[in-house]
Amino acid sequence: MKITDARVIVCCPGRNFVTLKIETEDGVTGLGDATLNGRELAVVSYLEDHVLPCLIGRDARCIEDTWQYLYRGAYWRRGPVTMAAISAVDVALWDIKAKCAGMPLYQLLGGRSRGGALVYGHANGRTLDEALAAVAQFKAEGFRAIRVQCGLPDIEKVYGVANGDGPYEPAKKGLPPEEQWSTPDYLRFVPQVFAKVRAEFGNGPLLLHDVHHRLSPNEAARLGQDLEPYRLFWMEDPTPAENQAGFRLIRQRTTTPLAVGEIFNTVWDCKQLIEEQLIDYIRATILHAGGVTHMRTIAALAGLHQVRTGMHGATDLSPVTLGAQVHFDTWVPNFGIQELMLHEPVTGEVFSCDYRFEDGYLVTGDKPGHGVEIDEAKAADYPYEPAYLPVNRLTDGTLWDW
Ligand code: EZ4
Ligand code: CO
Repeated sequence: MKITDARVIVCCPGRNFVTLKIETEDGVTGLGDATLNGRELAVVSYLEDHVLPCLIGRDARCIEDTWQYLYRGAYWRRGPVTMAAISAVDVALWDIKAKCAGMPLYQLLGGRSRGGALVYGHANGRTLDEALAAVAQFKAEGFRAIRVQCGLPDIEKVYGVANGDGPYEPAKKGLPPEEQWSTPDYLRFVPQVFAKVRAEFGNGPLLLHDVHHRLSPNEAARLGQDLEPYRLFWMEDPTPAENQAGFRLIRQRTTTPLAVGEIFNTVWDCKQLIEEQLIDYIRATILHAGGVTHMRTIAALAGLHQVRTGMHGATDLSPVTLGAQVHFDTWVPNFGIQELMLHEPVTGEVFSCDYRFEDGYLVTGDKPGHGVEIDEAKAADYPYEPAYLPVNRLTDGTLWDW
């Protein structure tokens, strides 16, 4: 079954998405997501200029061989641009294979392991009162697990907090905006936030928090200890993870569970973290870590070491990725949780999906494939708009991790 056409669709229904559509000689099509927030066009060029010419004429059924061809065959391995491109091809080919088999993707992977994927939503507020109101709203909407982020009293703009009344969205149109950071203020304030949330909402909701790579291992150990009374589901990205051994310093000193990996590209980024059981949840995604094929490798290694999945699911992963991930979550034995930031309604004008939120879970339908389709004519109504993630500075102006 030859691949006869492959094209990249770039659109901005609310935010930028890069989508790959592969067509085969018998008319079956598959979709993959290649979105790399703030660096979208680099992946478009990687696909259009270097990958797609090699795909035409290949057998669409040979998913594994195509993965190896694009990974080993490129000579220049790994990295977010390469791996997002490989992922898009991989997910599109899994979509095609599942459609040909007449099965929803989770059946092809090994079948259903659970009714739905437990998801967590993003409650946030500029003030503690706003954050508490947001938690109440997520609870009322049926969320069982809630991430809580709150502005700092003396800092103008911090990670994870919406600007106005709309939902939090990290990318901004135009050049990178600047945010501020103060580690001492943060370390003092966050435990107060969770004390208040537990006092108000009790032990029922599962609570999560994202540190977003800003602390040293020693500071992260302090925060982990201070949060222990509030029994978090996880503390995410406590410190930048390039130095995987650094997590030993955190792990030995706190029982607050740790989740890492939303910016990882391959199993090599998390091998030590998993093998030494330095984390509890691996957040690598189908989109940025090489597709369904490579996420299976990561999840299998994680499973050997009692690490569970907790895949990234922010709005900069398109509905195509979310669709594929809900199938993966439905099957994977060592599933933990799935992040869910719902896309804006305008995104739904371009992408149709077969998953739905139900009572705190994401549940996939039974359409063959991953169940997500794109309306190319509608996509053309929403052309690409340059946008960037923010950069972050300490109060003295020093550039910091965002
Ligand atoms: O900052 O997806 O856990 N979620 C996150 C996200 C990331 C964005 C980056 O584009 O950390 O909000
Ligand atoms: Co995160």
